[in-house]
Amino acid sequence: MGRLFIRRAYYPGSGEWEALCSRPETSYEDVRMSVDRIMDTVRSQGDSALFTYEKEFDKAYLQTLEISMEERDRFIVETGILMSDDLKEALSVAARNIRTFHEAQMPFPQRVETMPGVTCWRKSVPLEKVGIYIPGGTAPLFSTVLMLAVPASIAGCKEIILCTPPSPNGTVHPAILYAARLAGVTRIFTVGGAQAIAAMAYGTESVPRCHKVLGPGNTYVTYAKQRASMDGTAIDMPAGPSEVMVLADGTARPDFVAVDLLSQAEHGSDSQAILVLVEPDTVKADAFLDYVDTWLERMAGESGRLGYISSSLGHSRAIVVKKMAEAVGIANLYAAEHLIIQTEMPVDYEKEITNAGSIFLGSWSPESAGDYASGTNHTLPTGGWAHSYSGVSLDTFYKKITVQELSREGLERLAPTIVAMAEGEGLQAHAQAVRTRMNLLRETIPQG
Ligand code: HSO
Ligand code: ZN
Repeated sequence: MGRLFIRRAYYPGSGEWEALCSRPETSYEDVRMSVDRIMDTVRSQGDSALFTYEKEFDKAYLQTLEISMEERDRFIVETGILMSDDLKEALSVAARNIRTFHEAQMPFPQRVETMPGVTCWRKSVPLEKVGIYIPGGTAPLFSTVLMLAVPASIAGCKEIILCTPPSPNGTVHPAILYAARLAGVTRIFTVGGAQAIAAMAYGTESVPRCHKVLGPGNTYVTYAKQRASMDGTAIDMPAGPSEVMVLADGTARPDFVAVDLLSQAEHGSDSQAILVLVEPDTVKADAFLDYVDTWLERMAGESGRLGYISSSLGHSRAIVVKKMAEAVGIANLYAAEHLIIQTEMPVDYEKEITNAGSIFLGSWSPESAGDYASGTNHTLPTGGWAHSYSGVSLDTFYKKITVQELSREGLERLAPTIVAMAEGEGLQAHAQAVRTRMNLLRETIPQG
């Protein structure tokens, strides 16, 4: 393995920014056909297809697809030795902070009288059944269980269904079960991959059909979610490889910058970490970046995921600029999933940021804080979607229904407006729906 370093670009003109911030391409071409086949089969054959795919993909010969709540509790006790008390305590602290932050997002109904006698409001109704996908693979993402199930239970979703691939003996990582219990997951299924997304989107004999499917995954899962959304199931957002942009100036500590870049790079070989350094002096910039490289090299070995780190750093960049305005321009163009600002007066930068999934201010706010435990949600828009999407929040788990109530006087007051507009659009029945009422009033109900 070669030396770890980040390629540098010095003082690029704004015309070069886009190319410097380009993301690794994700293609679904290779997976499309097999995902379509898997989803069609689950749709037509239900549970029996799930058993077959679990044999094929996870080498799991399952008797049932569901882990009952009693089994969950028994597994937690039996396998709980694999989980330290420190980890249990950590999950409780994280869950509490996530709950506190999301409870504060509770919508409150506001009745608005747009005109005397014309009252409108909006009610928030929780989605009845939501499905959460938690990948298996290289890291058991129990933190994601908290990030999705805690707000779903605050919102009041009746069923919170979790699918995750089993190990060959049919079990699930105890921390996933523990987090599921803490967060209020109501049913757990040992199904993974595209077949899990299909099960939650279409429903099978065992797995309830969900109204929304959320959660991270590989390209199979991501394409399966896109297909589910075309077939009428809502999804959280288009998900792609995780990414971070660190915006730093000469006051930042290069070791902090390096570990923040690494914490992103260890997610996977297609993760992206970009550093934007505001430093008009080339010699100082070079010295800073040399430090960063030294720290990358020193710390990477500790990750245990060196393979991912070295390929992900392969498409990472350090972009050196002279002025804060350029750094802000690059950050807004890139629209990072995570934007860490380690500069003097980070709040001044933050005010200028209009595109990002989540922002981390100052030297003491690493991305890991938001990934796990500060309270904000870590399910965020990647791939530039932060230009138009927000991360998961309490709102993700509600539908908003508008309601209106007009009094007799209210409709009388609004009648000329509605009638004029309906006639203008040539929609006579619309006008008539108002006129009929007005005529009745004139004939039968005395005025005043
Ligand atoms: N950085 C990931 C979330 C995560 N990190 C989970 C660790 N575990 C995407 O925001
Ligand atoms: Zn992370």
